[in-house]
Amino acid sequence: MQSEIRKKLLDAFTETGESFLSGQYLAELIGCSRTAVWKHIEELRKEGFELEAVRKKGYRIVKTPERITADEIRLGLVTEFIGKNIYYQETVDSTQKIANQLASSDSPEGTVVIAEEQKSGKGRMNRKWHSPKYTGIWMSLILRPNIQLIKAPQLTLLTAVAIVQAIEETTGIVPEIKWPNDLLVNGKKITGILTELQAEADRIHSIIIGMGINVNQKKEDFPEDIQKIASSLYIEKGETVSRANLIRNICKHFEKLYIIYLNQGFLPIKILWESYAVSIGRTIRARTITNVIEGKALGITDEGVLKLEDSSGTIHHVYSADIEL
Ligand code: BTX
Repeated sequence: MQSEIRKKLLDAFTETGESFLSGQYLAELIGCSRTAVWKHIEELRKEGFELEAVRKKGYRIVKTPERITADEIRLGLVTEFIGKNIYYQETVDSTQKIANQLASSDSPEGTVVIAEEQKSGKGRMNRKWHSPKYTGIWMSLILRPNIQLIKAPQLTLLTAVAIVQAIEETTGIVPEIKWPNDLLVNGKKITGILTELQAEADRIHSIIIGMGINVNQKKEDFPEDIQKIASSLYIEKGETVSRANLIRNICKHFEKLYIIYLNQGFLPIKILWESYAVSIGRTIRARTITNVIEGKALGITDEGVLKLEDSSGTIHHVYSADIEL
């Protein structure tokens, strides 16, 4: 179906809510015959929409598909460049892999890659990210900022703030941020962020930000070992959350913060980040590749590096670690 027709139909159904729209009305709206309307309705059904058809009343949507379509995301997207270019696939190894390829072939800044399922979703340090079908948001975003290499981790922190704000707007839940890249609700992980770079010398060619957000998983959808540490928005809220809506809100909040960041630097983002951070002021354990440091988390530097003060008063700068609270 042409995307304008689909948009017109979906907009009309959205506006009327639970009321029926007659075939005649829809035919006039999209400028075609009633038989053609029926064909478009059948196409929507094939895409997973459940439509009720009642004689003399017309049609209404009873259930939207579990899938997210690129069109559904575009509908109501209010950004200038983030999410304007959407690559959507049902099943992929990893959206990071595809985004890396797209970034190498000059895809514009703001391009997003979204999949319903990842067979080899990646976490940090070659860990796996569990990404079952139709439940979460598995998305990678391509950025091309003109910043120094050393500043790239700031974008992980900016992303965390954008996702917190988007989740708050969409569900009312305000997750906490655990440095550097986890979002927690009631102490359980609902989001992970993976930032990868394409760079040469000190010039960044592109930054690929991977976001894994547990949206509609039920407890039993997680493997046993992850069940203990993970949660989803559905589990926390007790109702299904629209992934398309959440994606749109992420794009919106990300773009707003990213423009602030490019114009004013990291400070405004840092202040926001610290307001959502769970670990600041607490004694935590940072497990780096080489050692374990225990101390009080003082905050982050202007580069986004974690500052930890150990019991002897020495301040450590932690660039990459797993944090135990
Ligand atoms: P991380 O290394 O901080 O977290 C990975 C760890 O989190 C795993 O070892 C496991 O213990 C736990 N885990 C795995 N899956 C889940 C899950 N669904 N929910 C909660 N905990 C889990 C975090 O890495 C970065 C994850 C980024 C994922 C996105 S999805 C889109 C993009 N594509 C891709 O391949 N990765 C990114």
